[in-house]
Amino acid sequence: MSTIRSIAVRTGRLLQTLGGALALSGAAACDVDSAPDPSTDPPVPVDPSGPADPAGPIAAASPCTSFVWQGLPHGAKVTKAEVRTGSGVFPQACVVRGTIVSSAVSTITWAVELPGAASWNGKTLTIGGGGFDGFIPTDDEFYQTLAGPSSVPYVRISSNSGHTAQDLGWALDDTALANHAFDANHRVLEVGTEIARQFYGKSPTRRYMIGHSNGGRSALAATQRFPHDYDGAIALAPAITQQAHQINLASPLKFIFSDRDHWLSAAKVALYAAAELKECDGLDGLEDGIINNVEACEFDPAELLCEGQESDRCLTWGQVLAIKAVYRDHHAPFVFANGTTGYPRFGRGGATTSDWTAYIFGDQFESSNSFNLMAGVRAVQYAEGQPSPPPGSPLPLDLFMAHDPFQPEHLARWLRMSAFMDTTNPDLTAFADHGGKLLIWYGLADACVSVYQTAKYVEKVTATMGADRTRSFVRMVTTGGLGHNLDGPGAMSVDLLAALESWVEHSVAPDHLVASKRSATDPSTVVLQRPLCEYPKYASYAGSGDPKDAASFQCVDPGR
Ligand SMILES: [Ca+2]
Repeated sequence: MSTIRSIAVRTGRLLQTLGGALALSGAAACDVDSAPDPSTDPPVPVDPSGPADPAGPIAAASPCTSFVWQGLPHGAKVTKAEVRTGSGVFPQACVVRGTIVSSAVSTITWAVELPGAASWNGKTLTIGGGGFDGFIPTDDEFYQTLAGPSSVPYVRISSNSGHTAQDLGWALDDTALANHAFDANHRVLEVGTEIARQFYGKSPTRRYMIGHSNGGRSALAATQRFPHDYDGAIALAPAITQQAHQINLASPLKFIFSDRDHWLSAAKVALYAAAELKECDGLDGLEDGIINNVEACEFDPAELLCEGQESDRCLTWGQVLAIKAVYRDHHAPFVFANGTTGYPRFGRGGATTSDWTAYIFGDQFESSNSFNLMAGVRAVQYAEGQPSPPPGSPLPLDLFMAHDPFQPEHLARWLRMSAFMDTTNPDLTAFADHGGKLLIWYGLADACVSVYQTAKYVEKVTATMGADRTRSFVRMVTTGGLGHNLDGPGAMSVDLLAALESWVEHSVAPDHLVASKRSATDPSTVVLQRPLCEYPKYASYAGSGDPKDAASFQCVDPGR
C-alpha cells in the first residue's frame, strides 16, 4: 500500500470515525514482534493459515459455541461465541462477544478470545484501543500485530470503551467519558477473567495489558486507577495529556491551515527530511538514515528558504515557521490535571517517517486530513457542548479556525475532560506494591504525541518515588527514526510482551532490549539491529564493528 493511499485510507476512516486505529497504514510496518532473544531473533513470517495452536485445532463443536456462561460481573451478557480459525495475524480462538449496558448512552461492547485449553498459558492480555476508541481492537489487524506472536497462548481481551459514535459528543456524558477514560477496560478485564475461569475451570494466574497511543494511555490509567488489575503493562507512545495536546496545538495548526503557503506537501516534507538528515544523521556516529542523537540536532529550516521562485526544492517563510512550530514547546495558559501545563515539541526525525503527513500536514491542503487537526476540531466541538453530529457530517473547520481555544467559558469542559482522561498521577506506589511492572516505549520521531510529555511524566514519578524504586518497576525506552505510525528508518521489531513477562515472572529487567529492522519485501530478512535505550540515552555507534549489529552501539547520555 503506497503512503498516499494508506494515509487516504486511514484518514478516510478517521473522518468517518475519528476513533479508529491511528496507524492502520502501518499494518505492514507496525511490527512490534519478534523473538525474546534478539541475538537469535528468528523471522516471524505471517502464515496465511494463521498462527498454529500447539495443541491442535479447536473443534467447531467445542464447548465454545454451546458453553452456558453464568453470572458474569457488571451485568455483562454474551451475545455470540464462535470458533475463529487462524488467519493472517489472527490466531485461532474461541471468540466470545458481549455487552455491558452501563448507561442509557454508553454500552460497552467487548470480545474475549480463548485459545485451546491445552495451549492456554494461564494468563490474560488486555489490548487497548487507539484514537478515541469505538471499535474492538482484537478484531483489527494492527492491534493483533501489535500484541505479536507471543500473545497467541493468552486469553486476549478488548472493548470499544463504551461508544461507537464518530466524534466526542458522547464525552458530554459522565458515564461514557469514564468508560472511555478508564472504566471500560477495568470492567471488561473482570468479565474476561471470569469467562476464562468458567471456560478453563481455573482463574488466570497473571494479567497483562498492552496498548498504543490512546491504548498506551489506557495502560497507564490502569496502573494509576486500578493498580491491582495488571501484573505488567506496556504503554507504546502513550497519549497521556490529550487536552493539553489539543489546546496547545490549536494555534500552530490554525497557522498551517490558514494559508497554503504555510502548508507542506509530501514533496516538501521529503525535501526537509533529506536536509535535516544530512545535517543530523552522523551526530550519533553513523550515517545510517536514522537520527538517534535528537538533542544535538539543531538544523534550521530557514536554510531551505526560497531565494527566487518557489518550487519543491525550497520552502516559503510560512513553511519555515510551520516547521519551527513543530520543534517548539507550547505554553497555552491552562493548567490541567496534576498541574500539567503546555505541550512540548515533537522529536527530530519525524519527516523521515509517515508522521508529518499523517498527523501534522495531511496529504492535501484542501481536505485538511491531518489527524492532529481533526482531533483539535472534535475537541472544539466538545468544548462548545455540541452533541454527536449525524454520521458522515463534515468536520466544522470554520468553527475551529474561528474558535479561541482559551475562552474562559470553555475552561470547565476542558478541565473536566482532563480530570477523567489524563494519566499524570506520579504516585504509583500501589501498583509497585502489587508487584506491577510498567514498560513504556516511544519512537523519538513521533509527531502525533510528544515523547517529551511522557518523559516529563516519568521524571515526576521518579521525583515522587525515588530513582531506585522507580527503575525497579518502570522503564521508558526509545528508538530513533520511528514515528507514531511505527514506521520510518529505525528498527521496530522487538518482543516487548516477552520482555515484560521475563521482568514480572523471572525478575529479569529489560536492560538489554534489541530491535530488528526487517526487509519491507522479505520480512524474514533482518536488515539491521539496534539497542533500545533508556530515555534520555540514545544509540551511539562505537566507531567500529558491523553497522548492522546492535553490539556496535552503546546507549549514551546526550549530555555527555
Ligand atoms: Ca545515524
